[in-house]
Amino acid sequence: MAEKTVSTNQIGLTRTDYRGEVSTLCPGCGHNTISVQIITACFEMNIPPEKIVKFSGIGCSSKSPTYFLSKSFGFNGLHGRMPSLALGAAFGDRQMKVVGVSGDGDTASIGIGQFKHLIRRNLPMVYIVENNGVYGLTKGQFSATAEMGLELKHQGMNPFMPIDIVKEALVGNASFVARSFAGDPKQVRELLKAALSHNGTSVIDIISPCVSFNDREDTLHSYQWGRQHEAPLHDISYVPTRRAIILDEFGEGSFKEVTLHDGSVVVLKKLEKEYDPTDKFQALKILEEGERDHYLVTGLIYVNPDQPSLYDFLNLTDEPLNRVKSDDLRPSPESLEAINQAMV
Ligand SMILES: Cc1ncc(C[n+]2csc(CCOP(=O)(O)OP(=O)(O)O)c2C)c(N)n1
Ligand code: SF4
Ligand SMILES: [Mg+2]
Repeated sequence: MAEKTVSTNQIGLTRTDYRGEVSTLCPGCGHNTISVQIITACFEMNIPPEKIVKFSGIGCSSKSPTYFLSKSFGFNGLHGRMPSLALGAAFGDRQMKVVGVSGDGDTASIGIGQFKHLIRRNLPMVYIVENNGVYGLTKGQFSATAEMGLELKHQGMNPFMPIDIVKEALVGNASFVARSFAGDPKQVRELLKAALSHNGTSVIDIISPCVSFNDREDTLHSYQWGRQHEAPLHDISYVPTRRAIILDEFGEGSFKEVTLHDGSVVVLKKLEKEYDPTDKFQALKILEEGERDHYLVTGLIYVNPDQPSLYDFLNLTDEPLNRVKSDDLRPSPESLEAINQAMV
């Protein structure tokens, strides 16, 4: 293993090794901030880029995997169909880390069915929704997460109730549900790290303002509204191993720890009130309260580190299926005969 220096991580890579192409998104777009945090999280977690495979659908958000992790594998699929692509690929090689990037249109409008079935199956992957309340790529039509009554130039007024991605994930029995805000990069980064360590689908709904079509200060997906109304549930820090936890480093206050599948730990420092992210009832209640009282609840909203993943449900071999030798895949004539005889 290469010596750790100031500019390289524990596997000898620099931050530049995790970068992608130069972004062609609008300057100030929330999606760009999220790409930067994905780069930082993977660099700091010492993940080899070639161990990651990126998936996306269609939208400005879905273009963004081009702007991080150039050395990783990736596939830009069809609108709303990222989950089935990711599932197929992950099945082929369970040792890859799967990172999916979607938009609110891609997930909550056209892709809601695929989204719900993915989380129900609990495929190990990070599922990021870059949520701006509009279809940015096609010039700002309302998406299914736009608030009722939102008025936008050229669009008129949105008459429909919104879909809340976090609530959909929770009622769909997701095992990891978080919400963040592109204006809070540290929280985005720490949530991404925890999500990358979770054994199941990790949904992170990130309010990611579209500065071209939906950034008026009174609208719920704008920078201004987010900054003024964000109410983090806790100060969150990801720690790679339990041994590394020195609570003194995190300052005064009370803490809650959640140990993830790979032994890493999420340390949650209490802010306003006690919050237990393993309590689904409390999770639903806090979301309803946020909606009623007009604040943006962010943080690790719910996690169940012990919920079986798709690989566990199906008892998938540890050996990735794309590397199982054909002799092991193909039953011998004797074993086929034994099966046939058993059915006589
Ligand atoms: C099957 C299909 N229907 C419609 C479109 C047109 N279309 C392209 S992107 C998009 C919406 C993207 O919105 P979102 O997922 O929120 O991404 P954003 O651009 O806001 O990041 C739509 C409707 C398409 N490409 N394919
Ligand atoms: S149109 Fe909106 S979502 Fe698309 S790149 Fe520009 S700011 Fe971002
Ligand atoms: Mg959008």
